[in-house]
Amino acid sequence: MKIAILYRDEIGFPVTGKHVEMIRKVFPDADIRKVRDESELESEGFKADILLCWATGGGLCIAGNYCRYDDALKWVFSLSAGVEGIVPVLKDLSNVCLTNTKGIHGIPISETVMGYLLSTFRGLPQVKENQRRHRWQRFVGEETCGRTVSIIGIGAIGQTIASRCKAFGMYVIGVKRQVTKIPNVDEVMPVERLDDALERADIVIVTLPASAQTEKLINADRFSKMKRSALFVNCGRGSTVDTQAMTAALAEGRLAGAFLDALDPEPLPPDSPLWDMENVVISPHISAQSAAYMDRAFEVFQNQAVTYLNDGSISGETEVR
Ligand code: OXD
Repeated sequence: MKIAILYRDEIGFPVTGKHVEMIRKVFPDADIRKVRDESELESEGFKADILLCWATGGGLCIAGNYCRYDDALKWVFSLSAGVEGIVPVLKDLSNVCLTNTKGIHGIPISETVMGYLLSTFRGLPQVKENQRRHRWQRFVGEETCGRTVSIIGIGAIGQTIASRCKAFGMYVIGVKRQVTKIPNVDEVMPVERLDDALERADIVIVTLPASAQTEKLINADRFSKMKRSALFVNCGRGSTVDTQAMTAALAEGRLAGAFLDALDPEPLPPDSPLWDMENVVISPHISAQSAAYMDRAFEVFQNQAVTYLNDGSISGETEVR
């Protein structure tokens, strides 16, 4: 068994000896190569059966050429939730399965989103600003309790956010393609009722993946459906939102504020008006980042690998963030 790991330290997710050992626990005799650049594998003539790599878009799909070269490849394990960068490559390689780190993003992303909501409703930026000015100024904060939150594209990440929102007393609406019962979600709506979910929401949270179906799904018309008092959060993919329409809605006061961890394009250009908006928080696509990320990612791989060894099947659907 040959296993290749393509890593990128600069994005803050190092692959350490501990992670290689986690693979070895399942595949004790495997020939494991860890490289920064896919061309290193090609020049060594290393053809892996399994490849672990970043497979998301925005410059982080780092294995496209290698996948085409490696005719022994059976399984690509994406270290990211998003796989939009590698899907077009694998379309032509029908013998290669793709899985991802589904399930590990919910905790850090939901903590980030709750941090934004609680801080905004309770006025913490104002508290800090007053402190900076040595000003003892009391004011009446708002509460998240009793608010309606609509989570658009509710998958594993959205469900973790829903559980946190529920714990704070919010009414939770989830929008997804197939309506099923979801714990901590008061109403699940099909995409056909997206406008309804947007109209009712005090908080709109987008956790959609990038795909042809979701491209600019949240457009000018959709922003016009949202309450002027609504807060807008995108912690899915930037491509799902029409940036120009969102910028106009925020600039014209047709939305109360936004937390944007996913933007189109990324990085956000320095001259974007969004940078200077008081009611906008720009987060450079870091809401999933956490010191626990890689340990969890390799644990997911271990679990999928055990199934692979047991019955040859490659399990774990890909949820595309
Ligand atoms: C991902 C992410 O893992 O966006 O795809 O964080």
